[in-house]
Amino acid sequence: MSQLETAMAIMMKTFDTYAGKEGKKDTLTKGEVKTLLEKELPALFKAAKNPAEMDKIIKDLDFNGDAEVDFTEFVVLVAAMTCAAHDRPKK
Ligand SMILES: [Ca+2]
Repeated sequence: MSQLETAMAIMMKTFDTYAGKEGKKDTLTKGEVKTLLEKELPALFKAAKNPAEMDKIIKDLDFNGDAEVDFTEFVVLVAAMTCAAHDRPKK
């Protein structure tokens, strides 16, 4: 596999690993989102100083308003964070 294909496979595997912990297997519950952010996106997790802020991040992620984060919604988050990192001025 190419590097990009590997990166895509890792994204799919990461989502599936956390989504399979509780509730529906193909969506992330609020608890699963929290665990995923804490383990996989610690910088974003630390940026949320209190539970209310974390709730807002999760609410913003849930575009279709079904109280779960599906794979599309997860990919949008990763893409947004990738863009933010890419746009950051190089040292
Ligand atoms: Ca959703």
